[in-house]
Amino acid sequence: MTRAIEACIFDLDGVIVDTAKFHFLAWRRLANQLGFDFTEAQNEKLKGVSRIQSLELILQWGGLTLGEPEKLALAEQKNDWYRDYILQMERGDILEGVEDFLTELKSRGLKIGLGSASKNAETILQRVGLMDVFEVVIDGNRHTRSKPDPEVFLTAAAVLGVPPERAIVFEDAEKGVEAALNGGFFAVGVGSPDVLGHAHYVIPGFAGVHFETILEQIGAQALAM
Ligand code: B16
Ligand code: MG
Repeated sequence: MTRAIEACIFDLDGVIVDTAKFHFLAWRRLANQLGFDFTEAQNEKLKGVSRIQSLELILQWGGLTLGEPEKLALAEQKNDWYRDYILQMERGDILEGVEDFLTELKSRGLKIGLGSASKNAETILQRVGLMDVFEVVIDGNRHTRSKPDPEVFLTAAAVLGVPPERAIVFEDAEKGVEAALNGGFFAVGVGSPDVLGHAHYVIPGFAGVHFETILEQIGAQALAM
């Protein structure tokens, strides 16, 4: 039976806005200060991963073992640098095609939610002027279990009152796609099929993408209005 879609839930970093570059710059500055460096390829592994888990991975790459208080101080330092970048963000930082796609969903009566690991999600949404578009925002302050655990998306779906099998999750991270699949959602990867091939469908970005195409590709239909 063809499944009818009632909601779309979006990841933030890498899907709605490109903040990965700011995370990279801030983490790299921290690593350099600690006496080592890491590559953009390694940075890929930090996508969708919480702040403290990201720090733990980076410290591993640098061969450093630190105590909890030092780790917390470093995570805070990185976040201060990261916030200097995001506080400069504006509407023009929304990724190409995203606003048109969100408008199309609204006009079709779809519910729209956000599921992000970031504790800075609300600041970013406010900066780019998208706060009112999302009926629910589940961010890093509102869930505890990291992707690939589906908690963040399941919580968003529950607040929207939509069962996972009637919702599509849009994700740029490998672990994020896994989280969506673990929760029983349709998963649409935003990025490269090399990394996101386990999703039901992969788009390079939202430019020129229509909801109808997504439905066709995942074998679903829109709920009749
Ligand atoms: P913060 P997403 C994630 O956001 C990022 O992809 C990841 O790189 C970052 O470490 C994480 O948020 C935590 O962010 O330090 O702002 O709390 O992709 O789940 O929207
Ligand atoms: Mg992301």
